[in-house]
Amino acid sequence: MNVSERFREGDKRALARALTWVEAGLPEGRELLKRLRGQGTAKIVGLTGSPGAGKSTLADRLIEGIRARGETVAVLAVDPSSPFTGGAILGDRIRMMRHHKDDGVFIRSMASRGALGGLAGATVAALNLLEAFGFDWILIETVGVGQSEVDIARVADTTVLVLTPAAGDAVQAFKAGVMEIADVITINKFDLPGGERLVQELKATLEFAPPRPAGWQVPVTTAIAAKGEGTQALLEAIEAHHCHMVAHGLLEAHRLERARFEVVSVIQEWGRRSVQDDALVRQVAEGHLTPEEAAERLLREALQAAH
Ligand SMILES: Nc1nc2c(ncn2[C@@H]2O[C@H](COP(=O)(O)OP(=O)(O)OP(=O)(O)O)[C@@H](O)[C@H]2O)c(=O)[nH]1
Ligand SMILES: [Mg+2]
Repeated sequence: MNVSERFREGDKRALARALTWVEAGLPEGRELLKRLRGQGTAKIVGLTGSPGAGKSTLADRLIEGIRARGETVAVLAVDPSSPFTGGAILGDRIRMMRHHKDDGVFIRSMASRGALGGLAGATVAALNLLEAFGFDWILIETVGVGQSEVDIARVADTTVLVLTPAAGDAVQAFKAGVMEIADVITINKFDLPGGERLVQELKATLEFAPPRPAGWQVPVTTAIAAKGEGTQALLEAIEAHHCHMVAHGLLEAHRLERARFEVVSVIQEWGRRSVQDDALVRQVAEGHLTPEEAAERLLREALQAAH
């Protein structure tokens, strides 16, 4: 049996192989995705927040909670290869390793920027594969420190912003623009001082935040992930958001948004790669070509190369 057939039969090794394909931007990955797209009904949850906020620890606890209900879950840890997260992949792996033998759990780190569409494109492709594989839940862990990470967080149906009482955490989230895309906020490390104050501050801030789709009120939950406290409340908040999306027909719009994101990622990556052509850029600098003419020429070349 080939990988595609084994994938359909639910072989996790075939899934792992397919993920390697999309990560490396190989045509085999694109071929497989083409046939599997649009299948699956996973609840896609993004966990984002500053480095060390406890996203992996929370993911580990969510796996527990989801499995306790007999549902299946995949975790995609996106490592933007930033200096903050050095060694984090190993940490993720060690902590979550206890779930590895569980057939209803799949854990994977994405670190490649090499794929078509860059890291963001590769992440969405991986997401599509995990969805087609038939998981009930997909958790994506991203560090919400840069634009590309915020972009990745956007592709989730429900984005959970993980904050801690640590000074500056919330300010940082505001700056990164991640506060506006948070559907649920959880304050982890509630065992540390300052938690209650942060809850009050956030609630006050949220009152003045722009209205969310169909009147969604962003809940603020608290957790001590290290001890497994607050997981249930977080799961319930995520499900409440999911129900809200279903009830108001927002899920479909979200799928569309994800596809739009994918298309834009590919175009951006084509652009990014081809603009490395210095000779052409020089012609623009010297006024022999307009930026539009150069862009048109580059995209045309990229299109030819893609076929
Ligand atoms: N005090 C306290 N520490 C916690 C809690 N949850 C997690 N930690 C610790 O915080 C550290 C970082 O946790 P991670 O789960 O790796 O955080 P992360 O957000 O995934 O980190 P990166 O992936 O590196 O961005 C670890 O040492 C955890 O044990 C908590 O509720 N309270
Ligand atoms: Mg982590």
